[in-house]
Amino acid sequence: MTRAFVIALTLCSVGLTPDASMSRPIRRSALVERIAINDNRAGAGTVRDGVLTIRLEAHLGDWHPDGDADPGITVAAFAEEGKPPQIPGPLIRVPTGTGILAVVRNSLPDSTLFVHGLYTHGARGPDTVQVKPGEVREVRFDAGPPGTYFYWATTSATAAVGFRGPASQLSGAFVVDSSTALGTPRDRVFVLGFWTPGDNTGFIKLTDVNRFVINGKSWPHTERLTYTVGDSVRFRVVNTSVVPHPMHLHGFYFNVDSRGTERSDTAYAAGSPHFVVTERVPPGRTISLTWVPERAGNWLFHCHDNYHVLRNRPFDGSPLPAEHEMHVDNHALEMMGGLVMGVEVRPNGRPVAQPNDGGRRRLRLVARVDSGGTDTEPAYGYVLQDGKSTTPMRSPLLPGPTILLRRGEPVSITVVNELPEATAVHWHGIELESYFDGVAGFSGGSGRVSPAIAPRDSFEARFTPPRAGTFIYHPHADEVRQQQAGLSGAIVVLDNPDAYDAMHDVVLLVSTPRRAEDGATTVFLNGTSAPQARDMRVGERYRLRLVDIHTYRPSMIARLMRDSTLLEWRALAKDGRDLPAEQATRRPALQQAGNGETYDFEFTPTAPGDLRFTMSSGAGVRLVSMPIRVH
Ligand SMILES: [Cu+2]
Repeated sequence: MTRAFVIALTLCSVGLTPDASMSRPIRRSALVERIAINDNRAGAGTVRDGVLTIRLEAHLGDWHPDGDADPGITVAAFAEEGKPPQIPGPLIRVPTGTGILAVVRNSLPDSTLFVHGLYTHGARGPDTVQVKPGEVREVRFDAGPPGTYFYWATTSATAAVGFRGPASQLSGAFVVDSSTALGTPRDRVFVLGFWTPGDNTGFIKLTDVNRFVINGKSWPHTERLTYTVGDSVRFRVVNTSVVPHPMHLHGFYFNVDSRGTERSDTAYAAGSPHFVVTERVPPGRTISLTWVPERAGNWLFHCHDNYHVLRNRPFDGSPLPAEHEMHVDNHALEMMGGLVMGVEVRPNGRPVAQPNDGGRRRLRLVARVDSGGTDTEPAYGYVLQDGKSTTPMRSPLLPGPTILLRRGEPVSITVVNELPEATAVHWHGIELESYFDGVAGFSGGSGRVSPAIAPRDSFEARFTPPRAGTFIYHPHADEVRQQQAGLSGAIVVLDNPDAYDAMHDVVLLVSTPRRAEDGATTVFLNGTSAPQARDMRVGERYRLRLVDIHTYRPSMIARLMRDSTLLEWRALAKDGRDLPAEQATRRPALQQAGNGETYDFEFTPTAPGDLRFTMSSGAGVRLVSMPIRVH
């Protein structure tokens, strides 16, 4: 079966202008050293008398982001002088108050190096160190306040962070610890990178050979993390790539503790949590986050831009192994690639409460072929069977039916596969047992791994949603193809689903059109690019549930407008979790959203007239507008 996404679309504009100096390839010397993979566990350099001396050298090396024996590619990388080059570059990690002496040697042939991020964080000042080929430059500065930062270099005076080509991996994390931090840090530092040859025209063709990497490796070769139930886990995520990454954790919320850039970092107040299951990390930004693995099993932390977690061809240009095309059982290991980390959580020895099966509500979710599809661009949809009722009743099976669940009520959802290919369903944002998490070939653990559901087979998922909110269900098997085919929907958990009122509680599900050609120019809102008008009444309260399950376009903007005026709404929840009172504020009705995020808002119209809810996705993509008539 040919895959839909091989249609050569230019999928994401990065808005950068071509630069002649970058088009010149870096010349490969006769012998290049093999680049080491840096797990960012140990800081580089030596400290003496409160000053860290770090000697960085940029030179070419041979990088193997896949398996160590798989083909590699020649790129520029930073080394600690005298050691092998590393991707990501050597970790600079010091307590606040430490002085830094950075010595940068440019051993790249022909290219001047422009180094960013080697200055006192939080301060204004010169930020670029220019090092000509063969030259050495020294910079002295104070590390500045605690935070998660990074340094990076490029071979162009104007290029943005992570720009494509041979210089795209010249970056490393720069962590400043508080002066009270004790012992060896237990957090982990993950640098997100992207390599693509590109033609420097400002567009990235994701159909080229490319690599999305975490700490220099592409899934399934990224490091496997192991924790025990109850651990306190801290990640620092640094996006040195040229595109945004909505990072999603399966099974658990994580708290975003800080957001930063190469220059500055802002920690949230301790009493003001920012719990999410997906956090959009724009290019050149950092976050730090904490979470507690509460249930054992295999979990994923990955980018929710589906194109960033696709297995890509080897560097020697050979085709992908046949398993990749076959929708095999082992989806996670054969078909996923790129920005994925596997997390194994081990039991802590305490008995696990067994859910009471009495009174379990039973639903059937049938994945079915819809009309109008082709082999390469199939039309699929979900049908929800709840007792005698079936939703939707007829074609098109778009959008996926909203699954209404009661908070705290055990539910059994039997996924029935009537498709001609295997599938699996992930209950995105739901805190559940690993085995039911739906990553075929990976979820679960010792002896019981979540299967791909073969055609004409079924799988019973069981969970008890612990909180009311807005969640998502979607395949975790061949996501690009199957989600684009129409397989995605919202889960709305309520304290009392019997009182659900679809007039006042509105799901706004954003997805990718079935035909790639349409996807290039528009997005779907509730299964169409031309949503029907809705009616509202002055003075009544409406809950808007924005669900972004688009497969790419990680930077869409939702707005609620009257003519050209932005209205106001009240933020209620993020990723299905209620916001703390001080964050549940009235604000302009504009929300940037990334794939795998949900946002709940409350809106009360104050005057009759015509409003509209819009989704914009950037240049070249039609604004999708849902008219709202207020009476
Ligand atoms: Cu991504």
